[in-house]
Amino acid sequence: MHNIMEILSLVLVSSLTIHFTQAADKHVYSYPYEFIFRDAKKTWWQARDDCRGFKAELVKVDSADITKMLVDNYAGDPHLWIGASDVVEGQWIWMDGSDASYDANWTHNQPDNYGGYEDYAIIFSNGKWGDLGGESLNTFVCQKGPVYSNMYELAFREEMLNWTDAKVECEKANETLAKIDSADLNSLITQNMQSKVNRWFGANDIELEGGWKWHDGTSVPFRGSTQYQKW
Ligand SMILES: [Ca+2]
Ligand SMILES: [Ca+2]
Repeated sequence: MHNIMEILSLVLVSSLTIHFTQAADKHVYSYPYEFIFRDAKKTWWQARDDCRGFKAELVKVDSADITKMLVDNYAGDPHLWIGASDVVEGQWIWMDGSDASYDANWTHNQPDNYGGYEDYAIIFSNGKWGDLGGESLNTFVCQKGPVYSNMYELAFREEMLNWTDAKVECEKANETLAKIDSADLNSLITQNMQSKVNRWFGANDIELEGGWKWHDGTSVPFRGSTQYQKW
């Protein structure tokens, strides 16, 4: 009986552990970036390395849009690490070395370099910043972008052209009309269609009526196909 209890408690402990370590990261797509709200508390340096594991960096809060996105998606922690630091005291820089002082939105009495060692920036739920020592544990936001940087970049062209001319325009710029072959890409494009209602993309049945193809010659899946299509 004792053994059974022991086994049961082990099973309970291990299932709790599995539950506890399942990351509930939040991904926010805002063209051309992906922001990852990590469900983990880390030192600033651990957070930086964690982001790099996603081929990302700690978030660069260099626009009102990004500040708003952070505030809107705030997970409820008191503050989040961002990618600004002043290892050289008073010279705040981003991960890419660019000047962060113009973007800074310090809250009252910050940065105060309290204790002489606060060299890393946090953002509060109201969008204001503070400085903290790098060893304190905080959740953080990684920024990855352009979202599909290892595959392609999207360009939204505003000229009104017929399909053939649009294709030629793209080719002149070493681009192709979009091949929308995933739900992610379809929603990324529709989210970022700001001005005009309709846009050309790369599907066509020029060669054979009903034989829809992409520019690279591969077939556009038929309605009802298990491959991505949205007829
Ligand atoms: Ca400092
Ligand atoms: Ca401080």
